[in-house]
Amino acid sequence: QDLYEHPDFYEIDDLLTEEHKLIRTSVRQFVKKEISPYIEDWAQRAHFPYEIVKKFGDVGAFGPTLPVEYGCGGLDYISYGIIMQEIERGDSGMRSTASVQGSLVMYPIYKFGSEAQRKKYLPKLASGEWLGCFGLTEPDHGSNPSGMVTNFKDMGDHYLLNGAKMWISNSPRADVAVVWAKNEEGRIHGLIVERGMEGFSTPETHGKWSLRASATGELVFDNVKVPKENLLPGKSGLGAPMMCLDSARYGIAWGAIGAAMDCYESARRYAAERIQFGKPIASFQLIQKKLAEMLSEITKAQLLNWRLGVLMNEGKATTPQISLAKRNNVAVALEIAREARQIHGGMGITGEYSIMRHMMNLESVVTYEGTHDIHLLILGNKITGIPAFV
Ligand code: TGC
Ligand code: FAD
Repeated sequence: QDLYEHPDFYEIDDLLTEEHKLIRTSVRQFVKKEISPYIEDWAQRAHFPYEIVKKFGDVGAFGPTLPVEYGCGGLDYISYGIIMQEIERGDSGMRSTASVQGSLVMYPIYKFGSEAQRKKYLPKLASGEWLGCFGLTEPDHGSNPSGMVTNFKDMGDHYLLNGAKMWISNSPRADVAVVWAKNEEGRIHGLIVERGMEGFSTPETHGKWSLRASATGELVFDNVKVPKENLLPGKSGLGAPMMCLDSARYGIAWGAIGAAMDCYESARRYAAERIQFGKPIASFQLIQKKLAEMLSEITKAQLLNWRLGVLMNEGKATTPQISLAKRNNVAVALEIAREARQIHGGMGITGEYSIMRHMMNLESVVTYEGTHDIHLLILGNKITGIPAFV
């Protein structure tokens, strides 16, 4: 049974393979069974359902594009996008858990790690036995990660790591952290830090009004002795974490549209059922305008995602192309959530509908993985050849 819910206004399904559709059905069934019935309660209680990690592993949500020999899916990037879309249709915080693990933890270990590191970490991360996090942002360096002050010194038989990271998804429950830090020459490297290393702590960030079912926290390094074999040897410099962000931002471009589709579907159903002035509110032109604009933006974003997925599969997608999709799709998803909230009237602010949760979640999504304005500046740099960041 294909549980895929519309909209598919431009018959984009015709561009997908049977395998893509099968993956979509299985992840959609998973979300309906394991996430949707509980997510409102988790979000209201700011509870991260740790047991979902193993379940994500079982359904193949972690690192689906990485090779089968490491316990991963060996799938293409369209499949990855579809998985993110279907998870975020349930909740952006749940998608965060999956996209951080796949794109920001497993991807750098696969891409820049030694064979021993790949064999040690990837199968356990793919199966959900271990949870990972990615530490780039610092209290004083968010949009400008190259200014980071977290650093490590070569002590002969190990490295000594000091500093702090902030706003780190999964950190409070993570078994491993991929941490970006500068060496004595100021060059950025990736280090794998494991829970239990002395001087390493992961305090949780409380009081979020957004991504409440996702655990967010700090990473604090107080003279942490990191074994030398935990340095990622394959690439150094800011380009290494930026390559990870390319992969994660691509997944977010798909994911945000999953949230938008859920808001659109809910608004369409509500408008048909809600009677005011003796008629369904769907019969009023202003409501039809909102629904028509939602469908238009979702359809454009679906086409953008599909084409970007093809470019990703061909290894041709560029950072500015990914920025355009992440920026556009999150912004339209946020606008759709706001409009859907209006269509639901007062009911839209309650937990009976998913709208307000999506809307609050998307306020984080529009900021993390590069803010809306930073992506605009990445495009501005591409167009003019002049970086406006500094
Ligand atoms: P810039 O001078 O442009 O570049 C520095 C060096 O990096 C190289 N590079 C790349 N290499 C490969 N792929 C890419 N995409 C690359 N982007 C940059 C570049 O070639 C250069 O190399 P070299 O050898 O010449 O030195 O860097 P900049 O310091 O001016 O910064 C540019 C800027 C502002 C666009 C960038 O830093 C940026 O994107 N800032 C936003 C930060 C961000 O996105 N942080 C995300 C943190 S992780 C997160 O939010 C996870 S949320 C997860 C969830 O829960 O789902
Ligand atoms: P700032 O960089 O201080 O930006 C503040 C404002 O200034 C923004 O509007 C920004 O667009 C604007 N601004 C900054 N520079 C410029 C400029 N040059 N020109 C114009 N405007 C500018 N990070 C991780 O490393 N790992 C994670 O797992 C992770 N998870 C996150 C989860 C959540 C819930 C959140 C909220 C954030 C997460 N982040 C994570 C951090 C996220 O990537 C940063 O919040 C983001 O990059 C922005 O950094 P900042 O919050 O320090 O804002």
